[in-house]
Amino acid sequence: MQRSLILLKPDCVQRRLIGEVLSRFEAKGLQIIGLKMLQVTPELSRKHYAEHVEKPFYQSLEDFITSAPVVAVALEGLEAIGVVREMLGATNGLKAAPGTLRGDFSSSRQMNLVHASDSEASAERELDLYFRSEELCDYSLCLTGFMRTDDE
Ligand code: FUP
Repeated sequence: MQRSLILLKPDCVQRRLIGEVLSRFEAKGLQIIGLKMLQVTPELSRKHYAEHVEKPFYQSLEDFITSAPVVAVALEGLEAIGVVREMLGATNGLKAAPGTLRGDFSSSRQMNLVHASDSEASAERELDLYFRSEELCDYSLCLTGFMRTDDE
């Protein structure tokens, strides 16, 4: 079982695609264990995108991610980190395969709707940035028995 931090970015919120994106994760069988809307500050942006802070595109990325609220989602599921990244598609919406979230809804490299953790180490770090441990809910879904077998 893995956990991943997902951000529905300002373009997703402004384009009123929150429900569409969340429903894809739910339909896939991923479990929402944390959910909140917040405004990313420049300070949080620098922590979130620490690996990009020195890059030429960083200021534009910060301006974008702080331009409107985002929705932070903590997802749990089998191989959740890889599964969600596959559901997002390539970073650039123009290159993302049809059927993926970015492939279906984005035509931009920056306004690509959704962020998702890319490894267990980033998931741990990013979940810590957006959620306190008591904000993550540990509960069972009654449908789980119809989504996968016990030994999967
Ligand atoms: P991803 O892991 O798919 O979110 O992509 P990256 O970590 O490579 O990039 C982080 C964010 O920077 C992406 F959402 C896109 C954005 N970006 C730009 O805005 N301009 C660039 O030139 C490259 C990336």
